[in-house]
Amino acid sequence: TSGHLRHVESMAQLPSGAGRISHLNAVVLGESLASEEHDLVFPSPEFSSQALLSSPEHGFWSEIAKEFYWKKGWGDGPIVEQNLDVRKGTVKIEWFKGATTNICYNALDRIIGRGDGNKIALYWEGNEPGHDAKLTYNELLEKVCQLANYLKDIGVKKGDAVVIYLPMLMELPIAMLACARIGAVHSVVFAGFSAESLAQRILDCRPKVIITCNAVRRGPKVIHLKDISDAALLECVNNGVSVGVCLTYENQSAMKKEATKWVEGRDIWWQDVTPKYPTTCAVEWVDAEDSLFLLYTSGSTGKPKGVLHTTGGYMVYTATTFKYAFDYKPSDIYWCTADCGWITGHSYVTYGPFLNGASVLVFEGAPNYPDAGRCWDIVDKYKVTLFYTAPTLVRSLMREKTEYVTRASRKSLRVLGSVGEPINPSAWRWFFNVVGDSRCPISDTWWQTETGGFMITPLPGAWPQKPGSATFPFFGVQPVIVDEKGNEIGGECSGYLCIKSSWPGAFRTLYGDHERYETTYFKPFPGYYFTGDGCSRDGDGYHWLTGRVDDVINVSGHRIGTAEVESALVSHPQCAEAAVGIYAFVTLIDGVPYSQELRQSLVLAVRSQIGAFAAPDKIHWAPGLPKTRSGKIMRRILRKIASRQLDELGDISTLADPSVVDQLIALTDS
Ligand code: 6R9
Repeated sequence: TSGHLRHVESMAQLPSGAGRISHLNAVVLGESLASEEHDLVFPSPEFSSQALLSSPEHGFWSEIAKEFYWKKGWGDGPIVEQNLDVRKGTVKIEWFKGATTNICYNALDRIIGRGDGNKIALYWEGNEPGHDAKLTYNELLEKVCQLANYLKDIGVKKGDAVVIYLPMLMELPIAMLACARIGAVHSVVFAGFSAESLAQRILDCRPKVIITCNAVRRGPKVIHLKDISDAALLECVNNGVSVGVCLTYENQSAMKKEATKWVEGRDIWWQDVTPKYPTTCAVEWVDAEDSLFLLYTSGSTGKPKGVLHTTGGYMVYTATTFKYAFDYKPSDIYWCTADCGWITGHSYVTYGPFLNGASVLVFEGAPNYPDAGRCWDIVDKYKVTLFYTAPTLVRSLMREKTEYVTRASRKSLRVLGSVGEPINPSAWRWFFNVVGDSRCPISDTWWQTETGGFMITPLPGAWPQKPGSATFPFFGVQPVIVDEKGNEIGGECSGYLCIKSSWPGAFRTLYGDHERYETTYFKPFPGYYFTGDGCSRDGDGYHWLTGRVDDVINVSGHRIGTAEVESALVSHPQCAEAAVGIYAFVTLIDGVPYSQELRQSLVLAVRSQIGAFAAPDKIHWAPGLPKTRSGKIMRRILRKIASRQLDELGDISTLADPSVVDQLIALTDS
């Protein structure tokens, strides 16, 4: 329960302005971790229920939830029902169950109702400089309603899935909000995914409609999304699943209507239908626990997991985390570089910011087009105040000349944010000193698709930062670090990061596979949610995330399962086995010779089955792979060989055939 003490401490700072939490508190927080667990004395429920500030279970989140519109309230009962302990039965998490609301209503109608209808909701910056657009909250609501009415008209109902395969056009958040308005469950598929990945997701959630566009420009390239959708839909038909409608947005700057391949009876132009529908649309009131969206994410086995988020808790959580972690003010201009195809684009391009009535910038293009200064030019053009991005982007722009940054003034910037991977201290310092002119705090937000919102994050005005540390848990979040046996460890330590109690934004299940949900997340350390990440905590109580401890890897900030890349490689007719880092060790069918062409066609297999971002940078020919006697590949050894740390190979005597190690070393630069 040390986590409980910690969040009570941090919550106590919330309403009085976080600015006063001092270094002292950070030290106190650190010490509390080491305190005797059994010395904690909790307030009685009677006291908590009447207190100004109480624990998340009692009232804390219900106070915050009152800022939103609920058609029907949650009554006097507990606001959360949870069991995270597999030993006690089925894992279950429910927040505000029985209450009804609508997240689109809260994100648009409620904001308009309070007088912000003419405020800009969306700024859109196209791939080409000078190509832009914007929408006020009023206009955004009208567009959302027109699409919602069309979807209803073709028979999309509450609970139906809708797959969205769109790039960063304004139509992407519009489509998400339109689904939410009518209670349909959206599943956005990142527009960098291949036809096969798209088909796999369609086959799993069986949507009535897929929403796409004909093509998009990213940097100098044109990507033909409609062709990819066609291929995916064909693959689905071959597997017995047909999607009735392919609603296609004509993205004129990338491709003309006339050039687009068309399937009569199935394909519909977005621009042909939506203008005909009314600009108002009645809201579908849904239970707080009704599904909002599915988002597929990579796991450590081949099949992606359909992470399911519900409505009420997710709404309250994304809005609140956005507000505090970015110190959001109504005058802010917010830009998150993430694509809506990832969770960051769900929680912190679309829902969190709109629920706060923020002005959000959406960028269609690539950060290095037409040159490496594009991001900073955009910051100046829109006077961006909050800039949220990923370490991979920071690192890639850091390699370029400083003049690309300094030619822009960047004086509007107030808070910077980072997500997706640990940000190494040198990248942190460059981001802080060069981009932010040593003036803007960095919110290094640790969280996951599964968590829905920030879990460990700085409150930028509150406590001192340490470059590379995500600092402390958000209000009500109870992270614990456990050892291999699942024992909580206190004080300065490192181990596996788990969460002890639920939070409103938590995912509720894996779509169609509650058993896999329990096995993956709740069985490894019974009693806890297991994050899959390693973490250490320093003497001041700061958290340092050390990366995945399972077989999920991070490529350019995108989360991808090693198994997905492996199965793409192995599907190649001449490949017998593969293990991926994304430095790939590849074993060929006996007798097949190594060649440059084969190397290229293997890379192509990954590009076409998953997407270009997952293509291995290096293929290392492997006559054999280091395996245990039970056949498990020892990736630890592969990592050492890949990074040339040959004197740190460790114990290789448990290998079924230790001689493969020497063979692999000999082929290092083949
Ligand atoms: C939001 C998102 C989740 C995994 C997570 C961890 C890594 C994310 C991080 C971070 C260190 C941060 N991660 N943010 N590691 N510091 N600030 O990225 O979700 O795509 O599901 O990835 O990303 O390893 O477990 P998702």
